[in-house]
Amino acid sequence: MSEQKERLIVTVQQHILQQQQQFPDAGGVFSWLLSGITLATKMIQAKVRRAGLLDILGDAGEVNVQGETQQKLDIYANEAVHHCLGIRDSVAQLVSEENEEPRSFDGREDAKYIVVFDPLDGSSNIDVNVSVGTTFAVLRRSAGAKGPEAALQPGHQQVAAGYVVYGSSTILVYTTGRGVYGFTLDPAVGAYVLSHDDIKMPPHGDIYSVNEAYIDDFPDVYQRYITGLRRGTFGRRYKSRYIGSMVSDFHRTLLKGGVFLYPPTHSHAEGKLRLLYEANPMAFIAEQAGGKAIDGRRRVLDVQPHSIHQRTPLILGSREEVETFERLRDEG
Ligand code: P6P
Repeated sequence: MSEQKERLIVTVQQHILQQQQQFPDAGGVFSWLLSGITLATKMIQAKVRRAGLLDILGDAGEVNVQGETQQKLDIYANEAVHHCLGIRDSVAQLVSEENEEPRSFDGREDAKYIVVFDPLDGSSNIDVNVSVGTTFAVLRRSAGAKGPEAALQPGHQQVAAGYVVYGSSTILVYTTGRGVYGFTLDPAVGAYVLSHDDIKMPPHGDIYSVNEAYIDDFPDVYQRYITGLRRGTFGRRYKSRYIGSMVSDFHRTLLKGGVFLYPPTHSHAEGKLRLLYEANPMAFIAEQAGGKAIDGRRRVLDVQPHSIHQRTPLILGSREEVETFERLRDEG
């Protein structure tokens, strides 16, 4: 008998059920909700994988709430998430990057959860075959909370968060506050299989990730930080990688360490990334993996949102690289 160790196949559904035990009050509701997200991402990846063959490349001629030209895949992805989660009666409200207002569901007074999501992040890269992703976070709904205020919760109240990166393979990464786990979609069986058990971000890295074309727009401390990384003045040599798709840049940072940042610019004084469904889910995952995530001044997860589509500056990654920024900032 070969000594080859029998690899235990753990699907994301099995893993969610194991995690489920920490939500005794949920009684399977929580895992049923998360299965809606995994189903939607399987539908999305099937389209992303065939984007060049189906008539869903290019823009749909619409502009979304962010003022960004909507790609046809954006619209499909948004509809897929709305459909798969909308039929879960534990969902009280859905907040999407693609929709100005939250979607609430009549007759669901007992529904416990709110899901905030970006159905297809990085969609401007679709036509050039660069990885894109879906991001999501799950919040508890306070009793009787309605309207946009219900979702205006600081990130440390997230019950779960995750993303799917549609890259060379389709990988789902999520946390429920008990560590970070990655699952690779096995197309042969159509199941997400555990491939990254208990992910830990390296304490430091050798990659920094920022759109350096805007460096003259960044506030001074960011310019000094990026210049220091590039010149190796913080005691380590770095290389630069920037895909322009946050989920992909984050996923690499999670696995290899280093830092990803989107500072304030003249055109985006509060940064470009959205707090609720981009920065907060990534910050939750980064911290659960041993990294850090700040908005330049404070922990991202402590920020009290004032609107569902608000933006935030973001610096996240390995503890050492983020703390280097904080030291530079505090030196004045
Ligand atoms: P820029 C994609 O449109 C996105 O929202 C993020 O995925 C990405 O990190 C960022 O914008 C890229 O923005 O200004 O560098 O092109």
